[in-house]
Amino acid sequence: MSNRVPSTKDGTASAGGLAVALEGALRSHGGLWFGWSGKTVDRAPDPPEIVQSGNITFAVMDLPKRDFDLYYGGFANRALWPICHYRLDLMQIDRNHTEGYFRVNRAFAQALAPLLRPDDVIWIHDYHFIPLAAELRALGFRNRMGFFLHIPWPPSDIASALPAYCDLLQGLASYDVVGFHTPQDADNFRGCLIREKIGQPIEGGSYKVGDHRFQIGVFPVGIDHAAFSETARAAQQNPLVRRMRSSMGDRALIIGVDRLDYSKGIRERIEAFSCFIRSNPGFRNRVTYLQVTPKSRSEVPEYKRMQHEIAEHAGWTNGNLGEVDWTPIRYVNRSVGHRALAGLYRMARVGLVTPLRDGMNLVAKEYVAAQDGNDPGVLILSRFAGAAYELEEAILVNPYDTEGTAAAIARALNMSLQERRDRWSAMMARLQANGVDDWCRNFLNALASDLVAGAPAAGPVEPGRRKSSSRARTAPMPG
Ligand code: GDG
Repeated sequence: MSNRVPSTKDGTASAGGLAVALEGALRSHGGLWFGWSGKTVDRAPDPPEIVQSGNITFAVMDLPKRDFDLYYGGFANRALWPICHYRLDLMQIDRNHTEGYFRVNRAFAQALAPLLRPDDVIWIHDYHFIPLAAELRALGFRNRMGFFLHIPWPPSDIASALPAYCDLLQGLASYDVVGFHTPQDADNFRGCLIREKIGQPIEGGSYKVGDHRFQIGVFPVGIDHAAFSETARAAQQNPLVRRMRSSMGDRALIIGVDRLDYSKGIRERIEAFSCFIRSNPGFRNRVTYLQVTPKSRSEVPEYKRMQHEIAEHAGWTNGNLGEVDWTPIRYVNRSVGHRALAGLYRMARVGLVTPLRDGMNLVAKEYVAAQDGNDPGVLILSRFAGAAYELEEAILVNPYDTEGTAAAIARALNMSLQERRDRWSAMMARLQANGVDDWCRNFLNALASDLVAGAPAAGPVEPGRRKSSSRARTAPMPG
């Protein structure tokens, strides 16, 4: 279950590592993918639309416009997202938003209930659906339920600023497995449970709340590195990549790729690039910084404001630093195609990935996978991205430290071929050791594990009533 479900029309997952990985896991075992249709309506929504594609059943439901605004634009994106990214200053507390979030989760649980079978293993994704297991349990379902949080989980002093904090913790404690990207996020979550005296730690790192046992795990998400490497290699012939190369002359390319979001540190990055040019005048007219930033969540006012601010900042920096024959920053406020993106990563001497806070950051991994191992570029990575736990051989920076990040850019551009190769090989080995399939398998193995059997394997009190017989039974993934 995820908020957005890939297009059900042709039955294929949209591009994007996660959708492809989840689709792969579902295709090999059969299953149901449930979530929001992406559509809002002005009336009570119809029952979920169900589309069968091979052994995957896609089921999506519309949401009333007002509910969507409260649940998604309100609580999820104006309270949970900022607080999980340590931005108390941007958090908006509104009882209607909170109430809408819990109500929509109840509606999702009610719509999912008739589709569930007693032996279904349920994997729920992301911050939109924290209370979903509790809602399903309240309907009598005892299935194995796992939750994976794709964004960070903050320390208790920050998380507890949210009035619904304890309800969220109780909601998470209703799962059998709660997964995070990094040990730090898992530790923060444990700290919250301890502080609020929710449950007791038991053997094997599990927790017990009443009769229910659950496990907290660390499952860093990976990418399909082999496919990405191949796409990047082949993309050298892509027309956009070729046009970009010829427009660059012999300048070095620095690339940044982020959804437009305050957590990504784009403004701070532009500042660091500007500082780099001012303190390294020898690089004037010898580098181009390409920032690809598709718009996101434009319906949320902070995002709309930021769209203007960053565009203005990039323009202002170009005005100050540029020359008639040199535009230092190329700022693109829209999405580029998957292949072209892979080719641009490969062309870039430096991947500048400097979020102020990020659950993982797949761009960092994609940049590494896209490189030519004989002549790889250098990854500059924020210490506050989850990816920094695995990609230690990147140049790790503090994105708040403008001069430090500027110095890292200079160091990357001056790095010897041998050092670039050594760093890249170590990072690539890590990507290979933990691909996206490993992530899926590890999580589902933990969810299937008897060690964490928190609930009897009995069916729901209210039995599953799905009629369709075409969907294969969802079995635990083999080890
Ligand atoms: C959340 C968490 C966590 C971006 N621009 C274009 C484009 N992209 C693709 C990238 C990458 C994806 O979007 C972005 O993934 P990230 O992981 O970097 O960031 P979030 O969207 O914030 O994702 C994050 C992730 O969930 C997974 O758990 O890592 O921490 O915040 O795949 O390539 N793709 C194309 N054109 C673009 O212009 N084709």
